[in-house]
Amino acid sequence: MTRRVRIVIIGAGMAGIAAAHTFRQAGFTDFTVVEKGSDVGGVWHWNRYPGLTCDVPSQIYQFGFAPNPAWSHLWATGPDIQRYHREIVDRFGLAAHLRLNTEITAARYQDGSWLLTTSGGDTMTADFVVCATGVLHHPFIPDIPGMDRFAGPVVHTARWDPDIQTSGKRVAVIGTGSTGVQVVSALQPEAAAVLHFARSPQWILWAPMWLRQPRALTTALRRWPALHAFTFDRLQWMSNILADVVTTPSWRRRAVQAYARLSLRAQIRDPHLRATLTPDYQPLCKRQVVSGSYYRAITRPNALLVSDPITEMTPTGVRTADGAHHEVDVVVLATGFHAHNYMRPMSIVGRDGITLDEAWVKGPRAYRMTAIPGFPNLFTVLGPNSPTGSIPLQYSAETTARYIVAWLTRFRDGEITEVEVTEEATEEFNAAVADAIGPTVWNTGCNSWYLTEAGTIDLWPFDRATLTRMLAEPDPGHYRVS
Ligand code: N01
Repeated sequence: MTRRVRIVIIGAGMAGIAAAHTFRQAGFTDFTVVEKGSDVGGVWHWNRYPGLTCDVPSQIYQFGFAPNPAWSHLWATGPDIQRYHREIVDRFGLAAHLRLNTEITAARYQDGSWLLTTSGGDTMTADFVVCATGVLHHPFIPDIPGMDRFAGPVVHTARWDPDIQTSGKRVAVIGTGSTGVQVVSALQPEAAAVLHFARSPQWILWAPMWLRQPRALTTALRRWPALHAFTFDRLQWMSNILADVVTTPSWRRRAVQAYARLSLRAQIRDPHLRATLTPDYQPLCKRQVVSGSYYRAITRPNALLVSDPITEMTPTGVRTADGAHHEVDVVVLATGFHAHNYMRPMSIVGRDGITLDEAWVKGPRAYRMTAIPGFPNLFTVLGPNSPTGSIPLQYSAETTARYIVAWLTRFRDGEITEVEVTEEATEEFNAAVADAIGPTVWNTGCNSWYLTEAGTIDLWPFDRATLTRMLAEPDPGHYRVS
């Protein structure tokens, strides 16, 4: 006799879509994907800033179960990726499971099931909760004195307002991560002036991100799915090279770092500007920025790099530590995210009344990215340690979802009613992570969103084979089941 399994997936971004499709394929159909936004896609729904482009090649940045032969560009634009997500949701019959515009605010484990509450006061009951709530979701708004007095619009890139006029205006862009670099490149041609406030410059690898996917390639991938599968597989395999570069000090890492230095040297001739744009840490230490247009944009007559720290905003502009006042009409905050919130600020209460905030008082922590001691029948997809910097996130999400299916199956077959990872297994995993982080490039002395408040590095420091092995099937010794 099999049992019904009621599942709630929180989040309809890439991780939620991967989980929903994987569960359905495995025969689990009693699931709801709850999404607070008005559309699927996660970051690709929330981020709509000008110039939004994925800096991972499109033929890798896609689901294994839905290879797309027809990307318009070798590096897809944000709108293209968002269309791809919508199309998958329709094509794989996931739309009927979606509940959009619905925010889960609380989840409590009681009497063997999860009771979830929405912001509208509705409740839902689930045997399993899968949190696919994303990583780079909550915008970080810096506390700049006087920001509320600025007379023009102030917009965070992750909550872009399409009504904001930037063409013909003087635009301040604050932040030099992947986002800031893309926004500056996109706004510079039309703006009256772009002032890039670069408190800490970043290394920028040059890549021709404007290239279209050749027609012949699209035709071949369409006509021969086996060729497409082979290409996808090879590209995935090649990501091992990147994993090796970031995790192991070697000539391969030094070669990529030399390329980053060359990208700067070859494109910025002015020694003063080059010095200002040179970071004081090793290339690859932060999430690597990739762009084929930024250095060109920042050397245009209407662009200005401002490296002095911002001290305040006034009604008409931005003042920096050297006393200069920069008059601007619009301020764009490309200032990143609270990258370690995961499913917070949802109030999650597990076994014996323990809250997620209590469990994570020293920072987010999970077993193999997916299970948390104290929280039975709850899993995360792209949870703590899941940002990889090298392994495609779709691969991690799909592999994690298949791992969760193993527990759903045992529940359905009546073998278990409750599953919870042990504290010991979680400790052991986190100790292995801490060891493996040691020789990584992320640990070479820079301040990045990878660092938690506790000073740990919240990334996956192993290669793809290790990820695949760790999530191949659950180790019963690592769980308490009843
Ligand atoms: O954010 P970030 P992001 N005054 O955290 C600065 C992904 N992504 O949105 O370094 C002045 O990297 C801060 O300065 P500092 C990708 O994983 C992917 O750019 O703290 N500056 C920093 O420069 C990426 O890594 C794509 O000194 C202030 C910046 O804000 C991640 O998103 C595209 C400041 C924040 O940089 C995050 O990137 C875009 C202040 N008061 C993003 N406060 C793809 O293509 C903060 N900063 C896939």
